[in-house]
Amino acid sequence: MPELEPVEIALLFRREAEKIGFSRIGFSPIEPIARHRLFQSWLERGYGADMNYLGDQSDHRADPRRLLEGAKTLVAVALSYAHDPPAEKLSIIGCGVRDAVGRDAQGRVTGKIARYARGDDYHVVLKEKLHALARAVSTSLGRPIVYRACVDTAALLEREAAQKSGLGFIAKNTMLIAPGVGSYVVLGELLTDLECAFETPTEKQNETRCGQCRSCLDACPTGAFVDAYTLDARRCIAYLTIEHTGPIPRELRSLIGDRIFGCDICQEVCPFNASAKTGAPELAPRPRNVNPALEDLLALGAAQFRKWQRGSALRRIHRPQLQRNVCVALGNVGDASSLAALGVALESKYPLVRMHAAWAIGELGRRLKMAETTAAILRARRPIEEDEEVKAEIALAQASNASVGDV
Ligand code: B12
Ligand code: SF4
Ligand code: SF4
Repeated sequence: MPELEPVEIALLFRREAEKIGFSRIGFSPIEPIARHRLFQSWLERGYGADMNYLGDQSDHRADPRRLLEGAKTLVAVALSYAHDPPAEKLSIIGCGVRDAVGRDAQGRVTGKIARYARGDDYHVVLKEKLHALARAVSTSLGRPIVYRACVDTAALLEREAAQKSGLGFIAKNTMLIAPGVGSYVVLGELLTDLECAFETPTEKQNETRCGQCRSCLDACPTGAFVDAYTLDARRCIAYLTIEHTGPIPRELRSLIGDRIFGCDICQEVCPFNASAKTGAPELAPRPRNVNPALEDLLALGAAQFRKWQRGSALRRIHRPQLQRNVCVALGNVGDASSLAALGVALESKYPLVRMHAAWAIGELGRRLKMAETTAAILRARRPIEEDEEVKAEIALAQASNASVGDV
């Protein structure tokens, strides 16, 4: 078969991408990233927190040619995970039912997992689809192609790559928004030696369409946006609940609310997501990940925890991290019935969990005005606690309860 023209190859990719179910596809030449200096200065200002892998690979991120020798085209794809089921459907299937104060059908306090992590692991789903795309194109061409599939972890500025390939624009909340689809999309790329016709987006197409809107900036509960287009990861709930392995700074805990894995607030308020289309079926939420009961999560044993994470992006965290996050959420939205589970967490073998359990118990005492009860739990633990940081948390929790009594 004679070699196809770049325009035909691009068409072939588009046709196969549609069959595979990608929400968007686009192409760009493989060349140095002009805005890499913005990434570099973001890191220099400390906004990357302790995600050292970002800095370690910074030079590679400047130039995608380093990722695959001889690559000529970057094929960028977006896959939607917008799967908001209507409330009546939730009540029919008997899961995820939530009243205004965040309780499930049995009246238990629930937490929130970010949408992208509720279904199958997008890294796996997207990679499989990218390999399927490469195979389909190779079969049509009747010859093997050289390619590399990237999702999230490669040293690539994926939003930049997506924007350059014409998938959409970078918005004030730093998300890549694909007009007509929204920002509930995950991004992936194929680097290939094939030459595809590029439709380089015009400056107008690249321009942000946010206009005067600043809903996302105002809605962020932790004030993580330094400015439009600039996020300080050290304050972002996605960083604090997933990437960060240590204690959550005390001043941020009460701002995290009921979020136990990631955060969607700056996307939920975005008008571009108001009519978000149905996402890929593989990324549809697993029922147990929609408004899970917090006390159930806190009680997961090691094997149950592994089962809970299996095959999903929830694999990113360790059990003590989940328990830390759940303690914080219970401190924020829990009620008197949460004290039993928190009392067990105060005996955890992990100081990280005990610290946050102590904080949460103190918060419940203060918030629910039942400090005599919570003080008794903290007092019982203090003499046997050996870890200095946990002791300090217990002392602070006791102090916060000192002026509050039981009603
Ligand atoms: C580190 C990281 C994080 C960090 C930092 C996020 C951030 N905003 O930088 C944390 C842990 C906080 C995080 C959170 C989330 N993440 Co994240 N994350 C990444 C990762 C691995 C690197 C991002 C990075 O390099 N950040 C540094 C900043 C400086 O780079 P940047 O955001 O790409 O910004 C570029 C442009 O914005 C541009 N720029 C800078 N200034 C300006 C000004 C203007 C006017 C313009 C137009 C552009 C512009 O220059 C920058 C450098 O090129 C990428 C995957 C990847 N390899 O790219 C996923 C990725 C960005 N994350 C993703 C997701 C889904 C999320 C969450 C939604 C998860 C959640 N629900 O909890 C949140 C969203 C929070 C938010 N508003 O960003 C998706 C985003 C998809 C999309 N539609 O944009 C990605 C692409 C993963 C993927 N493969 O799909 N994430
Ligand atoms: S993900 Fe949540 S915490 Fe992070 S910037 Fe958006 S609203 Fe703020
Ligand atoms: S909420 Fe408004 S400012 Fe923020 S990304 Fe959406 S359109 Fe842009």
